[in-house]
Amino acid sequence: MERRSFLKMSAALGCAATVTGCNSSSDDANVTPPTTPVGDEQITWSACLVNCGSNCPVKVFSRDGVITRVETDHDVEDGENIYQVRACARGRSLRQRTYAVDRLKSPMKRVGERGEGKFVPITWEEAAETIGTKLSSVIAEHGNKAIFRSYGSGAYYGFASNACFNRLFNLNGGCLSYHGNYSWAQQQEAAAHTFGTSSTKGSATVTLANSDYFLGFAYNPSEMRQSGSGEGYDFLKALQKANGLKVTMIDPRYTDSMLGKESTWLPIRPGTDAALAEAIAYQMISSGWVDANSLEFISKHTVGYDAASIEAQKAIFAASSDEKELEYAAVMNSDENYRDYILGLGIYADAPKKTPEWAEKITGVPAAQIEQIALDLQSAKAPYIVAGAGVNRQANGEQTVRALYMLSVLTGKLGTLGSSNGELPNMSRMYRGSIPTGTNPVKEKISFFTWSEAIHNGETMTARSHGVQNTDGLDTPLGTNIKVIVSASDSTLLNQHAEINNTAEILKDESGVELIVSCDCWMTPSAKFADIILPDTSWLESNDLVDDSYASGAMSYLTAMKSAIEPMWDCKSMYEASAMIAKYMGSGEEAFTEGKTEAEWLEELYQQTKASSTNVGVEPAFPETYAEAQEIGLFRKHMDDNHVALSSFINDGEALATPSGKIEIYSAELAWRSANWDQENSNLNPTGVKGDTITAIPQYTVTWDGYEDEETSVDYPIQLAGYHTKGRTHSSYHNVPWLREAVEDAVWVNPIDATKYGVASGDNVEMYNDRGSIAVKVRITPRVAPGVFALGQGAWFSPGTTVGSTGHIIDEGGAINSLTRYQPSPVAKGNPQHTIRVAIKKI
Ligand SMILES: Nc1nc2c(c(=O)[nH]1)N[C@H]1C(S)=C(S)[C@@H](COP(=O)(O)OP(=O)(O)OC[C@H]3O[C@@H](n4cnc5c(=O)[nH]c(N)nc54)[C@H](O)[C@@H]3O)O[C@H]1N2
Ligand SMILES: Nc1nc2c(c(=O)[nH]1)N[C@H]1C(S)=C(S)[C@@H](COP(=O)(O)OP(=O)(O)OC[C@H]3O[C@@H](n4cnc5c(=O)[nH]c(N)nc54)[C@H](O)[C@@H]3O)O[C@H]1N2
Ligand code: SF4
Ligand SMILES: [Mo]
Repeated sequence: MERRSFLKMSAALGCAATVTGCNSSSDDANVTPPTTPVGDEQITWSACLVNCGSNCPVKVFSRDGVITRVETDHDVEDGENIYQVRACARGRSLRQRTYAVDRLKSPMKRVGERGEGKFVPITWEEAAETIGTKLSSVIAEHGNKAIFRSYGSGAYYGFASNACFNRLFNLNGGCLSYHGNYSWAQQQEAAAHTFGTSSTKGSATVTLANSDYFLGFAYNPSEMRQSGSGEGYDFLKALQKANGLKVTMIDPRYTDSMLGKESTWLPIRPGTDAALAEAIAYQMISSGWVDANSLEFISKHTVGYDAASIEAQKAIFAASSDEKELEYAAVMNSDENYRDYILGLGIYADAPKKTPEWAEKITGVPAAQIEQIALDLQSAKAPYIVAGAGVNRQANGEQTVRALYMLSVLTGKLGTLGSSNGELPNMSRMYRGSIPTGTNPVKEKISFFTWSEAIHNGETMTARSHGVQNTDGLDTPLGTNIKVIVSASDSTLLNQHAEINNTAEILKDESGVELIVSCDCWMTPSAKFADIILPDTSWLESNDLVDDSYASGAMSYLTAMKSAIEPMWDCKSMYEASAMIAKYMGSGEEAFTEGKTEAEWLEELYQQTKASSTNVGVEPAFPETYAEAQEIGLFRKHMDDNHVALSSFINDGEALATPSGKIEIYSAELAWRSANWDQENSNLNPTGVKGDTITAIPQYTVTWDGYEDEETSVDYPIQLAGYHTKGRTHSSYHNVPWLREAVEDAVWVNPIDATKYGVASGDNVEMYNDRGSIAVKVRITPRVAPGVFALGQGAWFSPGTTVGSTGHIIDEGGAINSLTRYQPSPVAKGNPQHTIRVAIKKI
């Protein structure tokens, strides 16, 4: 560590709770550094609990209550089934993160304008009373629907998680909850309407070893699942084991999942994958291959390939006594069938045929390469297709994902070991008991993404207009605006939500949301918008029981975390915070805690975990008590997951959870929504948003800010591809200097574009559009497609004082969400945050 950074860190350690927001000031440097530790070194287990899908365990070394270093797991020899869960650079930097200068040290209340970041310290009692009293009065005046705990994925604890706030609300009448999530809302809808699944039921990654052709769209496990026991590791091992596997990767960026592991990289223009899929389908169908090879499979297992299959299903629904099925029958139209659409026949005779030449102009992928993919899919015995979530976080990503899923259907090879259907790989996990939240008496759910709109328009939002769920009918409004937001381990309050400048305006307006509570460990750009800040203990200061999260691959693990150091300053866990607030609400504290201490809760959850049949065979065996488990720390189990996508449907005849029970190329539910929901071209209440159409069969659409959007391409000629960077998990870890050095936050520019725009590596540019401006450094690299720039998401929003080219203050932090658009997608009402157009200017 540099001497200067060490001094800064030491200053932070001593930083008194009275310093407003603990901004650095000259006085900070004068506080006493911690006493140099002299005692014996202790080793305890903790874990990295960000949302990257792994929850890696880490070993924490401390002396006299001061963390001295953090190491990764290396307690077992790497074997075939049991191996080390090595943390990535982020997990290994946890000491710097724990002692960061911007740690929140005491509860605070806002004294300036919202967002200004001016706070004064208050006691926990005052914070709890203010929050509890306000929650109670809002519930009395507006009902429980006016309370919202926003999406927040910053701390995957089992016990002291942000679910504690849900427990608190549910004990007091509930709160407004949400459906979907920022990760894959649109692909969830795509998978539900195609396969009746949740979009993560693709074949297990290890089964890829049995495949002979891999086709990955936006699939990048090496950068987004970096754990030593994660999807990235499984992917690598499968590639090593596979015999003669051909790998085609489609991504605007040349990612770490390639680096020589691929046979072919095809850079594509963002948002155009559906056009590519349709051209591949065109080749497979027009060449007669489908008729000769997979038509039998398609006829048996799917609805919608041709008019006859739609008519047959319509007749079944028409004969039903189920009201919904009768409604389906009433809207189904067999003219809208996939084969006609792809070949340009029937009602599609005036539309272009979806030829490789047609797709080349849109996607930038040469027609000959598109034909080659069709040939590879045709000749493969077990084609493994996967669409990463990068294609779903786009304008009308629902259509893109559905279009990609079709390819697996056309091959007719689904159900074969080594094949997969385009969904993300299935992941098994061990069981871990977690804090019970009870049930939420409030039934209505908004989309996770529409909360910022529900602050002013919740009263009028409906199923038809905003996909609100569980209201009585299409036009019954939600009926309430959001008045209180509890944002816990969450930066979607600002930094991770779309259109930051607009969101900031909504949050600043105190007539809208009346109380914002932020529970975090650091003074983040989102926390600055709070009225009350609650400082949480960090992972290294916590006892908890955590699992291996949702993408840890073939081997699962549980970590019994033991705090290495006492909670610092005046920090309290989310459990303690919620319990204190409960005192000031109807339920009281006793109902919340059930009279149990933290240790008693952990013992109870541990015993539940220990008793679970899912965990049989864990290594080492679970000891008697939780306290003993903490001394062992890490427990592993190989899950033997060989899940093959759709095998139970294809091979065992089990019906799918779609309305027809089959694979729906033509979705009856989407035909119904197309007739009933607001969308572009809808008669009822058109949104008018370009490309936001719902159609019964998947179709490539020209969307707002897409490659073909002529309205914006003149002013904003560059497509900007956002991605999840190794330097952060979202906004988490942004404040760790080591990581800022290790992974440069620069925008990738192809050498062809460098010449075109006259920029060189190291130049600073303003990137802007109608929604905002960011300042960012340029890195010239052939690892990005020409015409496309690429920027890692999650950098912290930090407005300076300079006004940018479109009248917005330039965000010196370079947060990509200063440029994204708040425009809920047509079906999921999800976040199209990868659809961005910009212009640049050297600064
Ligand atoms: N290091 C790191 N790991 C993470 C996270 C993180 O922030 N940092 N976040 C975690 C979370 S919560 C999630 S949801 C996952 C996200 O995982 P993903 O959604 O898979 O991640 P992205 O980087 O958004 O997208 C993957 C790839 O899609 C490419 N891409 C973008 N647009 C397009 C397009 O239109 N077409 C094609 N073919 N490719 C495109 C990007 O260049 C990128 O390489 O990652 C998890 N893991
Ligand atoms: N433009 C764009 N925006 C995106 C995405 C994108 O691809 N592009 N990806 C989206 C996706 S997939 C996701 S999942 C979301 C993620 O968005 P978030 O769920 O907001 O994830 P993070 O940015 O990691 O923020 C987590 C917060 O938790 C805090 N935190 C960390 N540890 C603790 C703790 O122990 N206790 C408490 N109380 N707080 C803690 C962190 O400081 C941080 O403020 O972002 C979405 N936003
Ligand atoms: S960020 Fe993910 S891969 Fe890295 S240490 Fe944390 S949990 Fe493991
Ligand atoms: Mo995510």
